[in-house]
Amino acid sequence: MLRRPTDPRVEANPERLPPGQVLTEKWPVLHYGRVPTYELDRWRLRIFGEVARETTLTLAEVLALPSKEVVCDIHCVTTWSRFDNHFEGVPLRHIAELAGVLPEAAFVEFHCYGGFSTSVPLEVALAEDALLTYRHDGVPISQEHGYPLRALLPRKYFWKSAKWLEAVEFRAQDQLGFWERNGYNNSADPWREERYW
Ligand SMILES: Nc1nc2c(c(=O)[nH]1)N[C@H]1C(S)=C(S)[C@@H](COP(=O)(O)O)O[C@H]1N2
Ligand SMILES: [Mo]
Repeated sequence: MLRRPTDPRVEANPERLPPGQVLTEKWPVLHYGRVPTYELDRWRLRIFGEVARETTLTLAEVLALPSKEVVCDIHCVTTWSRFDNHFEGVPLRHIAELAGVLPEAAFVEFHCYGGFSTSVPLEVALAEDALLTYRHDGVPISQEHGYPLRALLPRKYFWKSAKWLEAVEFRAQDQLGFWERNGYNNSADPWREERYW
C-alpha cells in the first residue's frame, strides 16, 4: 500500500478519501478462513426470512436477473481505499421485490460460506448502489474476491461486502455478524470512522 498524496483524484477532491484512509491501486485480498471452491451446479442463493416468497436461485438464474453497473470507491477498515471500481450485478432492491419483502423486515443479513455473516439496515441494502455482484472491472469476480457472488455495499466499510454469498435473510431484528462480534463497529460508516467498538 503506497501512500500517494499526489494522486490527482485526491488532489482534485480531497474529500473523496475518508479520514484515516490511504489510496491503493491494487485490490488487496482480506478474509477470515479459507477460500471455497464451489461446484457451481450445486451452488445456490437462498432468499428467506421476512419475505412472502422464499426463493432459491441457481447461478444461471442470478445471472439472468436484471443487472446494473455501479462505479464506486471501496474503503477497508484496515485503511486502504480503492477508487473507481466497476461492479456489475443484481440490485438488492430487485432481490427484495422478487421475494416480496414484508413490512416487518428492517435488516438484511448476509450468510456466507463457512458460517461468515454480516448485516446492514434494510435501507442500506435497498440503496441504489447496493448489489449482489459477479463482475469487477470487466471480469468475473475472482475466487479470492468472492466468486461466484458477493454483496456490494459501498457506503460501508468493505467488511460488510460479504464474499461467497449463499443466503440473504430479511430480518425484523438485527443480528451481529462475524467481524461485528469480534470488535468491529456495526454501523461501519467510513466517513464517520466507525471502525471498532
Ligand atoms: N465470506 C467472507 N466475506 C468477507 C470477509 C470474510 O472473512 N468472509 N471479510 C470481509 C473483510 S474484513 C473485507 S476487508 C473484505 C475484503 O474483500 P476483498 O478481499 O475482496 O478485498 O471482504 C469482506 N467479506
Ligand atoms: Mo477488512
